[in-house]
Order: sequence, then C-alpha cells, then structure tokens
Amino acid sequence: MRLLLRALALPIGVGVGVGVAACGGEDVVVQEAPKDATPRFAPAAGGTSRVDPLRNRALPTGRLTITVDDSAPGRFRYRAPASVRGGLVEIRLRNVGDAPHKAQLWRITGDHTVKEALRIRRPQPDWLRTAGGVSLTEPGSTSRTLQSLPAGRYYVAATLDQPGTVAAFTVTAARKATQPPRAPARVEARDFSFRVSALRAGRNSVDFDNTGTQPHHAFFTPMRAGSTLSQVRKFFSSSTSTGPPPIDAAGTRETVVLEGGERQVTQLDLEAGRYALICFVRGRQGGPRHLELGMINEVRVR
Ligand SMILES: [Cu+2]
Repeated sequence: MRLLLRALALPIGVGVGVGVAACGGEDVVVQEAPKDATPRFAPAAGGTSRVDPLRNRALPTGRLTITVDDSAPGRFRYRAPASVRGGLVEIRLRNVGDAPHKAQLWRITGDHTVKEALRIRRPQPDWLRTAGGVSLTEPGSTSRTLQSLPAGRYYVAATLDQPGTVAAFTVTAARKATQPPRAPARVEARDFSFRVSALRAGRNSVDFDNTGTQPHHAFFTPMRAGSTLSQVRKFFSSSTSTGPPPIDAAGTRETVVLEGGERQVTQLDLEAGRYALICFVRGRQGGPRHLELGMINEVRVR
C-alpha cells in the first residue's frame, strides 16, 4: 500500500506535504471507511463558460514558471524565479523530471520562515496556508493554472512523502486583484462532497472551486471495468487489500490543495471512462481524511 501511495503521488495530508523536504518520511495512517456511506454519482453543477480562459491571450496576467526535476530517484527539486507580480497569474509547471509532479504552493504570513513551515505537522497553524498551484503533470510536459495570487512569501513543494528541494519566492503587490474567469468545466469541492460538470475526454480547463471552509483537492483515479465505488473506498481505507486493485493508478490525475473559499482554473487530461473522484486531505486541525467523511464520487467522462 505504501508503495502504491508513492506511485500515485498521493497527498496523505497537508502536513505530509509540508514535511516532505524536511524529513522525508511519515507513517501512513489508514482508517476504516464508515460502513453506512452510500456511493453516489456526482450531481451536475452550473457556472461554466464556453471560453477557455487558459487560451484567452487578452487576459491581463503575470506569469510564474516553475521547473521541477528529479535530482535522484525519489528526490524532487523545484526551481522558481525569486519574485513575481501578484494579481491574476498564469502559473506554469515544466516537468523535466522522471516522475509525475505537482506544484503545490504554500503561503507564509507573519515573520515565519520556510524552514519552520517545513517542520509543521498537525494542527496546521493559521500563518501557513495552502495556496493552490499546478495539477499533476507528466514527465516531459508543461501544465498551466490561472489563479489570483495575493502578495506575500511563498514556496513550492510536493505533497509526496519523499525528500526533495523546495523553492521559495515572493509575490509582490498586484496592480489589481482579479479572480480568474469561469472555465468550460467545473469541479466544486464542498465540506464534504463534490459537484462536477462538463468534464470531457481530452485536456480540460477546469474551474476548481473550493466553496467549503476546509482545504480540499480533487483526485481522479480511473476505475477498472466492473469495479465499484465501494471497492475503491475499501481499497484506499484498508491496509490489507487483497486481489487486483479496483483502480488504474497510472491514469490518476489530481489537482493541488486549495484553502476554503479559493478557486483556480487548472488543466486535467482525462480519458473517457469512469473515475473515482476523492479528497484525501485532512482538516487543518487533523482528524480523518475527507474520503472518510464521504468525499468520494463516481464520475463518468465521455
Ligand atoms: Cu477535502
């Protein structure tokens, strides 16, 4: 199970991500899923646009290009410019490494340091915020996210429990604060459920909107033919799974973690088929993974 979690680039919790570069290892805590949770299809949600904002060159955006490679097997290394102007920013992740990577941004407030942030577990203090970033990107690829970045001190890290090198940068004051426009597809994360609309096979520009109060992410993993959502839940909730996995780990796609009330437009490459959509994040105070609170849906992509 532990090996599989690594292969999936699975964020076991926000604290693990923070600790990645600092210590490189934390035990995976697995819990039983609630027995009464009923599998259900994600209902439709409104608010999408025909226009893809990631293709709209007229938008007044800054650009932040982050590069990630693997300095050794299992050792990521991020690089970022020292500073970028705030406001609406197109964040690019160039993955020149050997493994899939995300660019999870973290924002530090007050006079705290990155070193301090990397030592944090649970509870997550108010001065450390998950701050969006770029979804899981295949080796040799570049993916993009459109997001409003407030001024402040940031760093970019992974959510893998692996050692690596993070990159710190500063976002300077914005000319004006602008939220990204709506995108053609939408994934809304609530406390504790998902609403999904208009996802298609191919590259999707997705309005990923956390309308809850807790941090959430969206983890899409393909379901194997004949497998059920209840098998997927059991697979991710038990350390003693036997038999063939009900999911195809290699096809997994996922966003980064957004705080409650934040949104972004990000890219997800999906093939046609059935996916389990899951949130593995824990609350800022700790507690169960949101999967255990019912944050799992079956989504059909056509
Ligand atoms: Cu969540």
